[in-house]
Amino acid sequence: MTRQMFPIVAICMACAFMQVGVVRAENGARVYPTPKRFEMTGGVSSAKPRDAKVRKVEGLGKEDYRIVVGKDAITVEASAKTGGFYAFQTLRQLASGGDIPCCTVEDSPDVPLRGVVEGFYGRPWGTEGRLDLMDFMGQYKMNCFIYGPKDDPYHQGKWKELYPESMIADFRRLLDAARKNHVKFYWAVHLGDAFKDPEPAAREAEYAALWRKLDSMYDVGFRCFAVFFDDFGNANAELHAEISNRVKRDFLDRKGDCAPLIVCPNDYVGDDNSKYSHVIGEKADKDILIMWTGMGVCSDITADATAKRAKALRRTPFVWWNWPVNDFVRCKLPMGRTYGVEEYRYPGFVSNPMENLEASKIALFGIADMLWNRHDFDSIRNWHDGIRRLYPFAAKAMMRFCEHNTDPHKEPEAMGGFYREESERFVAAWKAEGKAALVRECEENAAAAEELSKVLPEKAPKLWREIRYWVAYFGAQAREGLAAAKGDADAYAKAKDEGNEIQRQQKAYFQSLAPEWDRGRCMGCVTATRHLQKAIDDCARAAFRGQPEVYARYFPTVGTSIGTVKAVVGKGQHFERGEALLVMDDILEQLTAQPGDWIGMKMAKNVTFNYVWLNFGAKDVVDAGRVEVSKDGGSTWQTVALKMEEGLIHGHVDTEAGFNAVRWINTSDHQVVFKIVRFNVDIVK
Ligand code: 14T
Repeated sequence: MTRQMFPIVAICMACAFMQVGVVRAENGARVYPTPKRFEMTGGVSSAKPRDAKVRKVEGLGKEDYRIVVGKDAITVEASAKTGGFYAFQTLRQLASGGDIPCCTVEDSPDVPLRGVVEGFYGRPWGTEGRLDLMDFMGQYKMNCFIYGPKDDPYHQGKWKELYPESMIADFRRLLDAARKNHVKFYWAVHLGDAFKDPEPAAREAEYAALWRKLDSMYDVGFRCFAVFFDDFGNANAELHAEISNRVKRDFLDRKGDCAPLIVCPNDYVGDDNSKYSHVIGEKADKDILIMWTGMGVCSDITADATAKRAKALRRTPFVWWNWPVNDFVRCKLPMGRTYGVEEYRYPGFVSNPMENLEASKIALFGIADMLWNRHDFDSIRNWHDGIRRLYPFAAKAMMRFCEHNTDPHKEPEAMGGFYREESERFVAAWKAEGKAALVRECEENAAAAEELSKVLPEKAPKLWREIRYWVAYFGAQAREGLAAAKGDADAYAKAKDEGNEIQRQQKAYFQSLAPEWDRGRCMGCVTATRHLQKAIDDCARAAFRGQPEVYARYFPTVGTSIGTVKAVVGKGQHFERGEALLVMDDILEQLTAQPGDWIGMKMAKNVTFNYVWLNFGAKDVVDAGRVEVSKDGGSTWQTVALKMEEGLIHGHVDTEAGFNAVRWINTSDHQVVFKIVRFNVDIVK
């Protein structure tokens, strides 16, 4: 074993230590991510992290390290700079409570590539945000960042164009920050829409454009590259394998100093049932890492599903975990605990976060821990400690806010998101005690919102900028709950109006920042939707049903079912705001439509919609008819072009057109027997 001093690391470590303010953790010596072996040997050391003697040793992985903290000396062993850097991160945390406790640490990561993919739709993070993230990742031993924001045109869409000088300068700063934090900074190109023309000459022209772009990024300093095919273009596995192989062989291998290629395929969901994944798995070079999001776009990551996908892909998938991303529910902030990933030897695992970077850090703190040391990962403890560590000045109030803001699930289910525990403590109390529990919860929530709005603007300005509307709404919602529980109509109306006004402001703020195409995406912030809001609404319905002026104002009817299909005619079911769904018990049963029969929804006065989702779950039903919309409540109808997939018709309709009725009509010449899995529209607020 060669043992030699490693002075550069020691110097870097000392510099890094001086730059960063001490994070005083309430829990003293706890280190995150949790080290593999950590043993207190008694007493405290007089040595400081900067006094650490670093020895280079053989036989450890590049990221592994050992630390011995004695009474008056600290020794670190590592085989490479990254191990030394990580040892220092550990020492820094140990020193955060003052003196370092005497101890020994032996540590190494589980997952080789751990980190973040900036892969969401919406406003990209920007350079300052990413620079800050590089430090966060270094601190919590994440080593892989993949740059692929859907709304960077030079990544997706206009990928052939080279970046302007200003962005190149930003990339240089980012690469520098990444290097300092031992983060591999991947640049991803999105080729979903490319290589469409099968003509050999056209193909070669595309490749030429690709080499030119990749070369320009290589010259900026990138050595890590990824290729994405998700969400756009055809699921042509042969083509995608060919492109991936050529990027590897004709570009990366020739350069000779690049990291293994990461590919996000077009079909990135599911088990081994996908033909695409078998083809790309067989054809793509074995050294290429292929991404996968689990059994759903947003889902738990089970060992069983991983093993199946691995069989299809002929390699273990690289996980792209769509948590805590909220691009499909901009109105929510998923800030709950990290759970639902089973143990598996992944080659890599990245989280796709929210466009709200600060608010994503609670999840990232959990993911970093889970990926480093799966065996000792304790989801709840991590969540509590993460909140305490990141927001020590308002930990209790933040905890309360977070436990009510976790669930990115969007109803209807098929629209994405996945169920995350929310308001768990309240749910149990509500079941046991009813109203009393609601009152208690809302009192505490109102106090927490008030405290956060006092403390955060000064102590955590970046977080505050992201979550301030949600915090305000959380307070208004609490007052709404208190008023509903008391049956106080005036106070209820006041809190409701306040909440609506906050939503209006949040929406306006969002729209002022969002790219054009994205503006319609925000419905205004909401909090605690999964359980607490439902309890509040239950109380309010019971209290105000006899007061039409309150009831109609806050529980307005948005639509009524209409049609000629038996079970719908005469039903005239009313849909209240927030539940604009045509999913009635009756029509969960089998229905029959003769030629010309139809089934639909008519909106109430001044209510319009911009999205239709109709799931029959059966292709033959979809083929037998079409969706039509009306501007005059169903007197005249026009057809509308929607996407037709297996058993499903869905898509946007013109927001400005003012449509106020929608129907599905049997246009075939035969009787159709069908079930409606789900039929809903998105109401324009
Ligand atoms: F590449 C993938 F692994 C992936 O997840 N792609 C996108 C991603 O950019 C986005 O942030 C994420 C969450 O919305 O899901 C994927 O995008 C979708 C997925 C859908 F099922 C966009 C629309 C969908 F209907």
